[in-house]
Amino acid sequence: MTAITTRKDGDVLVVTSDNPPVNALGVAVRQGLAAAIAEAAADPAVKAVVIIGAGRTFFAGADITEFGKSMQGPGLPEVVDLIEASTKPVIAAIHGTALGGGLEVALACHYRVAVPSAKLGLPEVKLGILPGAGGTQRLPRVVGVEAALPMIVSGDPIPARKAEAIGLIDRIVGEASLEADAIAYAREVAGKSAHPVASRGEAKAEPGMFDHFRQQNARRLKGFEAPEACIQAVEAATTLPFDQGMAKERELFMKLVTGDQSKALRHLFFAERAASKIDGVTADTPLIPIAKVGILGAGTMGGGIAMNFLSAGIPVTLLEREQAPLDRGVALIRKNYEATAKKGRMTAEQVETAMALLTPTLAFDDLADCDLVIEAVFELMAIKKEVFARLDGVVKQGAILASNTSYLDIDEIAAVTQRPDHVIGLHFFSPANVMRLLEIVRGAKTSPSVLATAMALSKKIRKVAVVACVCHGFIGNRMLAPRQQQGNALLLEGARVEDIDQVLLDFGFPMGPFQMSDLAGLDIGWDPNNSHPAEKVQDMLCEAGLRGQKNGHGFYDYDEKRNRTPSAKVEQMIRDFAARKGIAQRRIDRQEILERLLYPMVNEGALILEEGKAQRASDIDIVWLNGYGWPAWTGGPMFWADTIGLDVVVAGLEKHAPKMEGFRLSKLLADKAAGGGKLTA
Ligand code: T1G
Repeated sequence: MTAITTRKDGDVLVVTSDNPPVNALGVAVRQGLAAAIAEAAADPAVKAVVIIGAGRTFFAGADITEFGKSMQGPGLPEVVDLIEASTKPVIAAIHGTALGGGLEVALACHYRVAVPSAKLGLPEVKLGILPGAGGTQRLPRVVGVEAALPMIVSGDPIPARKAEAIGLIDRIVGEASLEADAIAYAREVAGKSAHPVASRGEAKAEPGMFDHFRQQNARRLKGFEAPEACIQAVEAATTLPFDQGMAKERELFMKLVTGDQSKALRHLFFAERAASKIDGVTADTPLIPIAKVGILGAGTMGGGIAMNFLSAGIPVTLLEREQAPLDRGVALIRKNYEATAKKGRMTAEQVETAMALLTPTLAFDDLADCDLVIEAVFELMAIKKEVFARLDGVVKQGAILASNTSYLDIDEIAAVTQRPDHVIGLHFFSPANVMRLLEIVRGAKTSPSVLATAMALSKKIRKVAVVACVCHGFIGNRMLAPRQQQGNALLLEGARVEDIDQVLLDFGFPMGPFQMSDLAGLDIGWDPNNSHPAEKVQDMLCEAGLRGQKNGHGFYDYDEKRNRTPSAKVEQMIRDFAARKGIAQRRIDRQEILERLLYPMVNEGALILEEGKAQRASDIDIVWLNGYGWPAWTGGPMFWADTIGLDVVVAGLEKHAPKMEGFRLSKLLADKAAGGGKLTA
């Protein structure tokens, strides 16, 4: 298949790229574009050129799969320069997404037209790099620094209408007549005596603009290297001639593309897409239509889960046992939507549309015609079984019954129904209307259709889904356990709460283990009826009446604005608790804290893999990125372990094993480390 074809439409040469699925600018496309520009130059009958994408989109950027390999010429910067140097006007005809190198090709064109639904952006920063084919130098010259800087540093695309408003698009054309309208536009401009050339423009910045932008965005950009490089490249566009600015862009690009952060972010780009591929499910696996969803439980989780479907336009029947909690649940859903509307992310009309799709009820039978029912009731197996047995008798045949359980055995739940092949776990993370991660837990008998439907539905409700098999805590919470266990052990050995948390904050987590415990509530899973003295620090604090943020005192003390301060009282309680257990106190350095918190997580992830409870190591990275805030610039726990070296991880685990009660080294991890292998390769 020829990636680039040309045809003449009168005096216009139409250059079409057909490189599915997203017209990535791979070597065949680059070579074809260069040849097409030469063809136009050599043909006196050609007065203008239109470049257009076949299929779903204009060029969606360089071919990311080529990164890290020897790149066959011509490089994209060279092709872009050939386009811009054309003496005959070149018109970019844009639909779908013009992203990265795709937008850079369009910027080198003399004119740009787009359909209303098109989007344009420079997302390179999300891959840990920056636009490397002139985007940081041309975009500010075309649309101005004020519009260009946020586009390049955020990487977020803009719609065609906004692109037109800032001068990035010359004309919005018919949604269904892009090629014809682009050709007509080409004829319109072909007669002009001169044509706009982006690189000859000038980019001006107000004094102090870049430092102000840095301050405004410091928190969001913390830890990532690429955003700062983007700012420097745009700054160069305002202080250097074009060619020198291009040299600066190239220097910054090469440094980033060979760095660990870009390798990690590119790993995550493909990891998120790989996660949707399920063993035993193919593109032909039939999907079950989900026209109506039932949710049991209108608590925090049930209400949050309901919002995902309501926001996607899917009607929800929300069941509670009593009117008061049902009313509270509905009120909380409305309150959350209204808060979103207040931030300008929803209109009042959209709030009403979503609320109109919600049917609160106390009648179990109202779930009968739902295509999917999700229970979010108390996390106790006996209750789950009772609920599923009842659902099985009420809900229509062919409907999917799902549990939102965080830990419990889906197979055991499925066994109380007559439809184990239609039972699945849909583990949402709290707050369910915010967190992107969804763990899809496949039971031994869950059918491929049910799995495929759950995965397709996850995309519809804008979740990042990962398939896990049944084990205690599935993927995320199972790996969280050793981290929390080691955090407690380190406390008892002499490390302070705030020092342990700080190690993870410095690593890039949004909060440390004890800040997280205070947020969740120290009494989760704590049974006040247990009379024996507390075994865990957290239970000891619960016994003393401390509940975390919810009552102002936990591992930390909280003021009315929830600002946290270390608690001397808790520090003493921990020292006394350790003394009663006869644990010698010692100073523990930050490296040991980091290793004992994170290496056992890598080990648990390797155990999950060797037990077949996750399909691939990159799935585990996606879980920890989207469920717990693992810093993206390290690629996730498994990619991070590969980066620092599995031999280093195993050596650390072996060193700390005597202090890690019940620790078992993963054979997969040990073998990979011994053989110089990687978990994510
Ligand atoms: N290169 C290679 N493969 C790509 C690709 C790309 N740029 N973009 C997508 N794919 C694959 C993807 O892996 C998946 O494969 C399939 O296409 C469908 O993608 C010099 C250096 C365009 C908005 O960062 O944002 O240009 O899983 O599932 O949800 O300055 O893909 O089917 O085997 O995401 O409809 C800059 C990345 C590159 C855009 C479509 N460009 N892509 O979303 O489909 S760097 C990007 C996207 C660059 C220059 C620099 C999205 C999309 P598979 P998909 P989608």
